[in-house]
Amino acid sequence: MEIKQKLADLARTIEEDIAKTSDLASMEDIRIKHFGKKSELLEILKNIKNYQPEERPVIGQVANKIKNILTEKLNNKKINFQAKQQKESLDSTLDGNPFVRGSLHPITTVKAQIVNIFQKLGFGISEGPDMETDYYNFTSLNFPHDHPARDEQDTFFLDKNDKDENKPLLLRTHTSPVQIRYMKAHKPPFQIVVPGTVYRSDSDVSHTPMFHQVEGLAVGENITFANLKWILSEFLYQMFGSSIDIRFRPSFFPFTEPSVEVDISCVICGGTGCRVCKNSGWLEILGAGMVHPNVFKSAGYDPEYIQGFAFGMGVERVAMLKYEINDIRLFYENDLRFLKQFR
Ligand code: 2U9
Repeated sequence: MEIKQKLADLARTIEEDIAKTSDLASMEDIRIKHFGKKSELLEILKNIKNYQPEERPVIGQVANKIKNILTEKLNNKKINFQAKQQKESLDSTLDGNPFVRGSLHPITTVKAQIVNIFQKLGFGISEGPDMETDYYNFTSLNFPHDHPARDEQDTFFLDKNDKDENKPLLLRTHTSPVQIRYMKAHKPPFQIVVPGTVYRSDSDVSHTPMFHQVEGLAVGENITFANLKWILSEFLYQMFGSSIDIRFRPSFFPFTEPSVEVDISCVICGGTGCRVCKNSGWLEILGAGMVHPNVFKSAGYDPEYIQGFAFGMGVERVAMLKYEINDIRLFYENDLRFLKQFR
C-alpha cells in the first residue's frame, strides 16, 4: 500500500530532522514543518476521505501515532536542551547569598544585663505565670480593695464574672505575685530577682500595654534599709558607670514601708539640666522599700522575726536611658532600621 510506505518514509524523515536540530530555533522550525498546519502529516489526516474506507482507520492510527511519538521526542529534546543551557549559565564561582546574622532584641539584652549584675551580687532568678489571680496580683500585696490599680481602666481583666478565686482572672500588672509564690514555697534567707512581662492598660511615648520588669526581693532575719541602699547603688554603678550620682527619695507603695524612689544623675546632661531630665538633673530609675508586714503575713511569715527589702524597675525605661531612645513604642514596631542598631 502506497500510503503506508509514504507514512513510513515521512516518519524516518521527521526523525532524522529532529536528530539534526541543535538549538531552540531549529527545533521550532522542525515543529512547524512537520507538525504545523501546513505539514505533510496534517495534509494526510485532513484528506483521509480520499482513501478507501477500509484503509482509513489504519491510516488515521498510524499518522496519529507518528505525530504523538515524534512530537514527544521533539519536546523532550527541547526540555533537555533548555536544562543544559540553564546549568551552563550558572556560575558556581560566584559568591552565594550573604548570610544575614540576626541579633537579640535590645530589651532582651538589657534584661539579661540587669539580671546578670544581680546574679553576681548573689541573687537567684525566679519566674512565674503572666496570668494571675486577683489575690496574688493585688490582695496579697496589701493593695486596698478600692486601690485605683484594681480599676478596669488600668488592669486587663480576663474574666471578671468568674467566681472561682483560683482561676486566672487578670494579666499581672507587676511581677510581684512571683515573689509571694516564692516566699510560700521557700524558707528565708534568700535573695531573688524576677524578670518578666507585665501588662497595664496604658499607651503613650513612655508606656506600652505590655512591658518588662525586673523586680527583686531579699529576705532574712537581719535585712536592713542599709542593705537595700548598698545593693541598689552597686547595681546602678555597674549599669550606668561609677561616675553617676544616686539619690533616694521618700515615696509610697502599698507593698513596702518605708518606700523610696531612686534617681540617678541625668545620663544625658550629667546633672546640669536638659529636656530628658526636665531640667531637674535627675532621672527616676527604680522603686524600692522594706517589705510591708502585711505582705509577709500573706506569705505566712512572721514580720516580727523576718525583714526584707524589695525593688522594681521597668526594663524599657532602663534601655531608653542607656541608649537615649525617646519613644518606648520604637521597641515594638519591628522596624529593622531601629533593631539593626543593636547588632
Ligand atoms: C513583694 C514585696 C514587695 C517590688 C517593688 C517597686 C518598688 C517599684 C516600679 C518600678 C517602675 C514598677 O515598672 S514600674 O512601673 N516598681 O517602684 N516595686 S518595690 O516590691 C515588692 C514586690 C513583691 C512580695
